[in-house]
Amino acid sequence: RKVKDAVENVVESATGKVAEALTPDVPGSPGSGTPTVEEPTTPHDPLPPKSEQGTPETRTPTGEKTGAAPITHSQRGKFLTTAQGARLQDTDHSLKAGPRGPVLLQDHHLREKIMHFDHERIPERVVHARGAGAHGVFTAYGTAEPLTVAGFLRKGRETPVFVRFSTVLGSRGSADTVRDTRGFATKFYTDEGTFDLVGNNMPVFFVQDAIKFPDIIHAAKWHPDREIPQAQSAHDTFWDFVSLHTEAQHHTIWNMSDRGIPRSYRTMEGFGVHTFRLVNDEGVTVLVKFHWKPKLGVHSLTWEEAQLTSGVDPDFHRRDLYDAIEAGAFPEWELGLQVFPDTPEETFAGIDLLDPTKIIPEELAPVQPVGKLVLNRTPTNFFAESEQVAFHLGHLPPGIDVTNDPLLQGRLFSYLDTQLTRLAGPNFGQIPINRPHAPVNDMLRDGFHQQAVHGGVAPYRPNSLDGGNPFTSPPEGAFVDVPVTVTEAPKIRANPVSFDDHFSQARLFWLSMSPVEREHIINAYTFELGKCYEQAVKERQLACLANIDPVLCAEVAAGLGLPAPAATIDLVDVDPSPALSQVGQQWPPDGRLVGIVIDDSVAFDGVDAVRREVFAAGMVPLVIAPHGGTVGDTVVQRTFATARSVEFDALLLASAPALAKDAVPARDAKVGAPGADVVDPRVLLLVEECWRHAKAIGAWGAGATVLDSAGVADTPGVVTAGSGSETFAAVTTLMANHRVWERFPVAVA
Ligand code: HDE
Repeated sequence: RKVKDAVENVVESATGKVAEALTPDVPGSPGSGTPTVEEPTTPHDPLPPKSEQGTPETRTPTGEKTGAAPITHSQRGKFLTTAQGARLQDTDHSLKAGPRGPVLLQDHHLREKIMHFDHERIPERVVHARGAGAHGVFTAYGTAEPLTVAGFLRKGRETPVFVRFSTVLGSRGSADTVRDTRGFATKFYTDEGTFDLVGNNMPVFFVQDAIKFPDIIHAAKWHPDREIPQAQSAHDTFWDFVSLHTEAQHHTIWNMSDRGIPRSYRTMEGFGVHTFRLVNDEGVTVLVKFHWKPKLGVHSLTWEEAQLTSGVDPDFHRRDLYDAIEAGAFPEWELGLQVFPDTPEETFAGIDLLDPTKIIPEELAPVQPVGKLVLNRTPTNFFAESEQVAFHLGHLPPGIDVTNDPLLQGRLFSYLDTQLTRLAGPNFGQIPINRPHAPVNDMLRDGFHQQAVHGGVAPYRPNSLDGGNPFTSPPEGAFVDVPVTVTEAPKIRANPVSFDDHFSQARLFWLSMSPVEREHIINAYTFELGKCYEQAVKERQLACLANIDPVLCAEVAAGLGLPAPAATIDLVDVDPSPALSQVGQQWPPDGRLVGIVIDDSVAFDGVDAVRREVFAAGMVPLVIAPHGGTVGDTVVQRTFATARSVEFDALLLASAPALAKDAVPARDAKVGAPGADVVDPRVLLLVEECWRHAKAIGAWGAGATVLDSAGVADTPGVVTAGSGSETFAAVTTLMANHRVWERFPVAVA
C-alpha cells in the first residue's frame, strides 16, 4: 500500500509539471514560440536590388523586350515569405501534433526550407575550385585599333568586367597561400558579345596537348586512396608525372619560384598563355599573346610567410582583394599585347608560337599596353557571382580568334562541357553573372533552368512564321572566323618537332633570376622533393634539373643527400630575360599595409600624424596595440594577439610595449615578471618575423629600444629617426624595392 501511494504521488506531481510545461499559451513562456524579447529591428524595406539581380528580360524572337517587368530574385518587401511569396508567421518551429508530438508531413514550409538547403551546394570546379572574384571596368587606350575590329579595344571604350582569381589544385575550402599556379580569368561584357580571357599568373603550361590535362591533374591533385595532400604539389604523383613528361619542366620551375606564392592577387601578372589571332577591318591578321601587368608590380610572399598564413589567415588573398577594394585602393592592371606577324610557320625568333610551354621573352617582343583594368566593386553574393561565373575560351567577340595550339583547341571543348555538370544544364549563360550585356537573339530553346519566356513559334531559320526572324548579320559587326588555310596533312597523333625542346626555356627562366630568387627556387625543389617517398622519382627529377642547370641540380641534390647526375643534353646558352625577375625594380607604394606598434604610453599626436602620412602616401596604416578598442583617440586595428608579420609590408614602432600579464608564457620566465621593464615578447616576435621576412622596419622614440631587444638594430633595412615622419619617409624609400633583399642569405651567385 505504501509503495502504491508513493508511486501515485510521484506520477501525480510529474504529470502536473509536464502539463504545466505543455501549456504554451502564455506569451513568452517556454515553447510558446512567442519571443521573450522584441525583434531587434522593426520591418522596413530592404535596399533596392542591384541591376544585375534582375531576371533576364523576356524576349521576342527579334530580341525586343516584351515589356514584362523584370522580377528580382533578391529579397524584397518587409515580410518573410515562402519561395512562392506566401507570407510566413513562423519559421522557427516545425508543424507538430502538439508541442511534443511528431512533425507532420504536411509542413510544406519545413519541407521547402530543408529541400532547398539540402541542394545549396553545387559540384566544385574540378580545377580552380578555390577562388574569389570582383567587378571592375576595362578602359581601352585605342592602341590596338589598327590590329583588331574588337569594339571594346576602341579608344576610350569602357567595358564592365568580372575577374575571378583562383588556385588550381585545392578544394573550395583550401588555403589561399599554397604553392600553386593562380588562375586569372576575366569576363569582358562587351556590347558585341562576351569575351572571356581565361589566363593564369604564369605564361606557360604543364602539357602541350589538352589530351594530357586529365593526367597532369590526376597526378597533381590528392592521392586517390587517402585524398591527401590538399592543395599541394609536394608529393610523389606530381613529381612522378613532371619528371616523366619533361615538357612540364618549364611550368614546374615557375611554380617552384616565388611566382608560385604571390603576395596578393593585386601583385600578380596574368597571361593568356596561348597565342591568339587578331583580325582588323581589312581582314589583316596578327598573332598575339595577352599579358596583364599589375600597377603595384609583381610581388611574392616568402615561403615562411606562405606557410604561416595558411594557418593564421587561410583566406589571406581573398580578404586582401576585398579589403583593398573596400578601402578604395582599387587594384589595377594594364592589358598588353605581344604582337607577331601571322606567318605560315607561326614562329617568332625561332620559337614556336603554338607551343604553350614556351614564352617569347619581352626583350624580343615588348608588351604593348592596350588598356587598363580597375577592380572597383566586390560581389554582393559570393555564390551567385564568384561561384556561378562560368568562363569559356570560345566566348570571343568579333576581331579575336583562336589558333591551332593543341592545348587551346581542347580547352574550347572543356569549358562548355564542364558547366553542364557544374551548373546543371545548358542555360548557365542566363545566370545573372554570366548574362551577356550585348542583346541576345539566339535560337537555343528550353533545357534545365530556362529563364527566358521566348515569344514566337519559329526558332529556326529561314522561317516565314516569325516574319523571318532571326536574320543573319552582314559581315560588319559579326564574328569573323579567320579563313586560315588548313594544310593538307595526314591525320596523325603527333607533335611538331619543335615541341621536343623541353629544357631550354626552363634554363632561360633560371638564368634570368637574381641570386636570392635562385636560392628560393633551390629551397622549393628541395622541400617538395623531400616530401616524396619514392627514390626513383627524386632521382628522375634530379636528372631533369641537370638538364636545366648544373648548379641548381647540385644544390638540390645536396639538400636531398643524393648524388647530382650529369646532364643528358647539351645545355643551350640562352640570353636571360630580366623582365622575368621580381628583384631590382622599383614599385609604387599604393595599397601597401603599414603596421604601427603603439601602447598606452605613446604620444598620440605623433602617431596620428604618421597615420595621416601613410594614408596620404596611398598606403593603409594598421595600428597594433596591446588591446583592442582605442588608445587615446587612436582606433586599434590589430592587437598583439592578432598581428603577424605576413599582413604588413612594413613595420613602424612608436613605443616599447612592456611585458603584459597575458603575453606568451614561454618566454616569461626568461625575460622577467609581468609589468617589468621588458618588451612584450609578442612584439619581439613580430619584429623578428618582419625582419626574417625582409620587411622594412622603422622606429622612433622609445620604439628604437625594441630594435635592440630584438637584436636587429643597425642591420639592413632597419631605420631609426628623430620623428615618426622622418622614420616613415625612410621606410617608404625602402619599400619601393618591395623587400630588403640583402637580408636573405645567398649561397648561389
Ligand atoms: Fe582550365 N579549366 N583547362 N586552364 N582554367 C577550368 O573550367 C582545362 C588551362 C583556367 O575562375 C575548368 O569552369 C583543360 C590553361 C582558369 O572559373 C575546366 C585544359 C589555363 C580556370 C578546365 C586547361 C587555364 C580554369 C574547371 C588543358 C591558363 C578557372 C571549371 C587543355 C591559360 C576559371 C571550369 C574560373 C578552369 C579545363 C588548361 C586556366 C575543367 C582541359 C592552359 C583560370 O573546364
